[in-house]
Amino acid sequence: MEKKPITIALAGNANVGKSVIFNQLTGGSQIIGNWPGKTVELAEGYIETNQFKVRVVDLPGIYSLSTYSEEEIVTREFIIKEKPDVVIVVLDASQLYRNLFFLLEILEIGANVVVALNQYDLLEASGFEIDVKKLESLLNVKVVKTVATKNIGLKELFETALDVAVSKSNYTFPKYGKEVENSIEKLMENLTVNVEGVSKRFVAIKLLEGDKEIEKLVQDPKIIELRNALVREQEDIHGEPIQTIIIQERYSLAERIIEQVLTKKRKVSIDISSKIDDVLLHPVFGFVFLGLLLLFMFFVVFKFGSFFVRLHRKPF
Ligand SMILES: Nc1nc2c(ncn2[C@@H]2O[C@H](COP(=O)(O)OP(=O)(O)OP(=O)(O)O)[C@@H](O)[C@H]2O)c(=O)[nH]1
Ligand SMILES: [Mg+2]
Repeated sequence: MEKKPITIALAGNANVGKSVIFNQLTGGSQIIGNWPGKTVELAEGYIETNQFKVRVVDLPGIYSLSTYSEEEIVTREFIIKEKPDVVIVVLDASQLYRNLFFLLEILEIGANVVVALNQYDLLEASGFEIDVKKLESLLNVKVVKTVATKNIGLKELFETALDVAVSKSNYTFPKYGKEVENSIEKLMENLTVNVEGVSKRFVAIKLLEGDKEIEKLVQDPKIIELRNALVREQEDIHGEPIQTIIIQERYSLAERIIEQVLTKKRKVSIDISSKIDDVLLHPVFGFVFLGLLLLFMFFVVFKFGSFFVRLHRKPF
């Protein structure tokens, strides 16, 4: 039986562990190629399972999906044109704020995403933990904790990616602030063209951000006019350029998510000492303990004191 071909792309910020995951999954055998017209290198490897022939592509590390650098263009074009069945977005769990910002952008595209919460060992070492179930429900995607360098969680990550690849569903994006959401919605309602490979939401947001590539693809003067009006309205309300407003929206959404999923682990020793503090520093019991302590000291001083006095008086 022919095996079904599946493409998995690894995307994320620089230094999050994409290449370690790639090497662990593919066993290190890779083909290095260039994206047409660009000097950026892409590593590609294959894994065969009983059912699938899986192509894994290691995309360059980037911080946003704009088109300012070759790396950003390659990642964006790869996701839009090659339409990988799944994009594994690799996050550095110990740098959640910056990493979530990028994840939100990838999610906007409408790509089929699985999140690898990598470098989880570093997060734990700093005394924190992440509520994975909560994160999954806030983002509407599957999340797997991984420690790539120790091959922890990678089997589950790969299996989850295959599951998601064959059961694609419509994605619901978490919401930004009300005013920006209204502008996005208005643009989405009035969009007449479908831009191949991306969600309407992504087109609307990129139009608001003034993305020239998307503008070229939309080519509808009415939409551009509506966009200009909406941008003016937003800039009047916020007093900032629209690009800044949208970046702030992404960061504040990332912040709201982090508040709900990231917690400091309570250490037992801290727990016990803080309980003792609670009693000793209590406004009433605190004084009772102080009294008992003074009584005890009084007792010790007089009992031992008289013992030494007697000892001193003893004739030799
Ligand atoms: N502690 C720890 N270190 C890790 C983990 N995963 C990767 N690293 C380390 O993180 C560093 C970066 O890993 P890479 O795989 O090269 O990162 P990358 O995402 O491919 O980076 P770019 O190619 O620059 O985008 C390396 O030093 C890895 O050994 C992990 O789970 N835990
Ligand atoms: Mg790499």
